[in-house]
Amino acid sequence: MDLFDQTPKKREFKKFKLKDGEVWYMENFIPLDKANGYFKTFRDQINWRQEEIKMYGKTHPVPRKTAWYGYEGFTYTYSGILCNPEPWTKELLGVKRVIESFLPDSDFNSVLLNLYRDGSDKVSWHADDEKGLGKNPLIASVSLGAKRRFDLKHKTDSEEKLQLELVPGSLVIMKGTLQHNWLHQIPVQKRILNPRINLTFRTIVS
Ligand SMILES: O=C(O)CCC(=O)C(=O)O
Repeated sequence: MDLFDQTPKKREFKKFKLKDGEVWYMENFIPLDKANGYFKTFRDQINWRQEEIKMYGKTHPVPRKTAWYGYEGFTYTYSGILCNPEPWTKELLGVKRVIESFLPDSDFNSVLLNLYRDGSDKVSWHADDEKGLGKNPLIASVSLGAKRRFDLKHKTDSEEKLQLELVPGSLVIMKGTLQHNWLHQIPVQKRILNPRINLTFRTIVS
């Protein structure tokens, strides 16, 4: 079933075939009115956590709020943070199913959620290359709320870069060898005063 099939526009991916990896972008995955509804639901429903990371012996708050939802047993560790899944909500499962209908070879068992309170919150350059995600992970990333910039850069070829403006209701797919060869970030954009929620659906394999 297509939860968002009221959209009058055809929904298609723009496919970026990059050197050593692939990124797909669909601007109108969720129509704006529905995306705004999901933003409010997730803002109020999700058990947002303020995690801390240790760097050079010092503890720092993660510069955004996060949450981990999914099927029981699918734990995830990143930056030394161990996440035990909270059970799927009806709305998260609904979004997951629509994404899977666009990607026949996908079967997500978990989702990492990020809440950027304003443009000072960020995620620094990194790759989603943790062992638990397996080789060549397929990651589906939904944006709600404020528009934010998404930067990608190749790990060794400084000529290879991509910048996307992630509008509310959009969907990014990262696939192929991307996580082995590229880094991505949501940079600080001080002039942005509104919050953004991001959902990255993942498949934990071990
Ligand atoms: O907020 C985003 O769009 C990206 C989030 C991200 O890179 C991550 O959770 O690994």
